[in-house]
Amino acid sequence: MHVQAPDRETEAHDQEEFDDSVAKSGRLVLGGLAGAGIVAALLMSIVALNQSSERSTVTVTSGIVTPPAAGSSTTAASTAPAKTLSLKVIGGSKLGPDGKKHDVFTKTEYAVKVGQPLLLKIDNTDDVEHSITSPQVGVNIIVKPGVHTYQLVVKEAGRFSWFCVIPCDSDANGWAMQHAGYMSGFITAT
Ligand SMILES: [Cu+2]
Repeated sequence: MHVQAPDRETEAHDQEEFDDSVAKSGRLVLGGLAGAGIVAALLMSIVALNQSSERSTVTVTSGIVTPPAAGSSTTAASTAPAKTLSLKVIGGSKLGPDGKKHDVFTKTEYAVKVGQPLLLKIDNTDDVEHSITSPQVGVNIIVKPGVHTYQLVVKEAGRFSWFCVIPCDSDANGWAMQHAGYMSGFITAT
């Protein structure tokens, strides 16, 4: 009895250790799977984002605002006509805190009603494209040189930052692209 007791304890201890390691490796596998799930979810959201920006690019890059589709004409008729905001894109024009002149959108704060289009009549006086891009809300308006009208629609309430994704402000290493009031700003949807 006295001899066997410690043996059983050892066995029990070994069994505990075994259970522990199984549990640990189980967790490890589960952790790995969760990691893979996160990666898959990320990939899917990137794909979704790409698809949504492609969709909005198709709608807005024509520069022509098309009337709503037949199915939605009843609702469109009952809402107020879309507001138009006029602004310009001017290269190397606004003095920054660094003493350099930067590329700008002359208005960078856009107030919209959720789901209602705001028309942006933009005179891009620069000879290259710029953009109003807010991945969070699927907005990607490519602003071509010249005067064109684009449609900004945001489907959820909030304050969202946007920025120009087309490399610009090259005299200042793209500084304007990350600074609100230059090639970046905010969309406020209420
Ligand atoms: Cu730009």
